[in-house]
Amino acid sequence: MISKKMAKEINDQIQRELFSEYLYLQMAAFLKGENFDGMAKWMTIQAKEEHSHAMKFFEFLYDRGENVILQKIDSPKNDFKSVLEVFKYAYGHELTVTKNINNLMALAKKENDYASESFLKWYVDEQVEEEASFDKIVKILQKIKDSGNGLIMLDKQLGKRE
Ligand code: OFO
Repeated sequence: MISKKMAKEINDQIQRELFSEYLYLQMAAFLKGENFDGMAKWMTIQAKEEHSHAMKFFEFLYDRGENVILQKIDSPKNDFKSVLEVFKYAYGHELTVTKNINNLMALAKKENDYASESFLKWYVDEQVEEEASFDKIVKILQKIKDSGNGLIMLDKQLGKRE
């Protein structure tokens, strides 16, 4: 059993993870449209990861005797002007998700909900990786600036993600 408040917050987080999936899929579409197929592949894999994040919460709620109530997912931003803007926006998005996960962890601690705390630990660690991977790409893009060769090399590199 978990509290109704925790169940509500986890349902909200499922919506946010699915929104992340939607956002990254939109970014993949933009990158594909710009002929950066490697970056589009990287972002599509990222979108799939977000789906799996949502599904882990989904299963957890049932394991704890609560129901999933799916919510509306808004349209993500789609008017990107550059590859750098895409990755900067994604990095900013991940900082927000980290705050969401930290809030969930704070609630679990406040409620002495040790099972949720243990479960959420995975997400706390995952957010460190999520922030780092976007931040790294932003920093590379800032170095590359408008170099066509640099962008092509990065595209090739990111296309290796499995
Ligand atoms: Fe689910 O970590 Fe990104 O948003």
